[in-house]
Amino acid sequence: KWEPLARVGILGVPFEKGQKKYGVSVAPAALRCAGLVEQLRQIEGLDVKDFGDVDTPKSPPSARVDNMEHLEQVSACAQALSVRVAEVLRDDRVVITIGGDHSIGVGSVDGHYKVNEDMILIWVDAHADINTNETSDSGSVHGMPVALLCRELSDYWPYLPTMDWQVPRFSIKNLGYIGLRSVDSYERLAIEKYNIPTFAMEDVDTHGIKSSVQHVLQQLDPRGEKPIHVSFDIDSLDALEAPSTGTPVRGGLTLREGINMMETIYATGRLRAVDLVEINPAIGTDTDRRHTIDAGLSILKAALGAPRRGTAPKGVLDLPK
Ligand code: 4U7
Ligand code: MN
Ligand code: MN
Ligand code: MN
Repeated sequence: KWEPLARVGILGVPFEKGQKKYGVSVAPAALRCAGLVEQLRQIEGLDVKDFGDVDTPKSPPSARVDNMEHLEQVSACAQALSVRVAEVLRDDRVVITIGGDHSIGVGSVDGHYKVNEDMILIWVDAHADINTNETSDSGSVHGMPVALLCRELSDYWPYLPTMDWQVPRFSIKNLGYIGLRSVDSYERLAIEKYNIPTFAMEDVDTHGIKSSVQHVLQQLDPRGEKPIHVSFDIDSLDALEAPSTGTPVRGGLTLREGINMMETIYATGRLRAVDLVEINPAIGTDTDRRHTIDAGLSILKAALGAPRRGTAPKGVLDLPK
């Protein structure tokens, strides 16, 4: 009964306060400049609407939380994004959220959850992003979005000023990981404690990408009836394939594995939201930047059904003489 939605909405989120480096905030502009909208429109039958950038509102400074940088800005941006994501979904479109750093995942998943409470979340990343301010080595919120989102982890947080709007209702039982290879020790503990379906790189090596994805989907939603949100951190790809990112890790997914994964998820007909985050065009050489942006575009095209074998012209039966 599920079919891919032939309508898509794009949101840009030029936000980088969830981490320390300059540059992730220019990724939405860089992707548009590289032809994001035009390339998606080339996918047959796809109705593409660019909803522009989300306001990243200035927010009054508030009480500080230990080891959690720029909480009030992260919170204000996520709150604005959550509203916009819900609007795009209610317009019957798959929502593509272009970050920005991964702290914006708090807003995109919150917005999706408001529309589809039965959603499942596939976190594709080199990292688990499930630190709290107590367990984080960096104090950067882009390593904490999963822990902020999951209701089972709410007891592990202190009171977070400015975050009252975000009541974590998403259950960790609906979360799965693909691509992990840099996991902090308390993150590992959380993955084991809650038995989160996880295909780390060594599991992808063992099982292959397609059956890894299928296993995660099968574990989270054995009957195949739930809408899917993919939060795709570009650093899930190998650092040689996507070098322009703030926290690169070698030994990651190839671009072909990333594409295969997205094609597999697209084929379920249930994909409703994709985040593409952590592309930092200010890092690396021109070639690095081009490779990273092209990789991101290829991932999005695969998620929206672009065939790699090409499409014949519609209604035309012969070659021109
Ligand atoms: B990303 C880290 F300590 N775990 O918490 C942390 F290794 O969104 C990295 O996945 C977080 O890029 C990486 O700072 C966040 C670190
Ligand atoms: Mn990462
Ligand atoms: Mn991440
Ligand atoms: Mn990163």
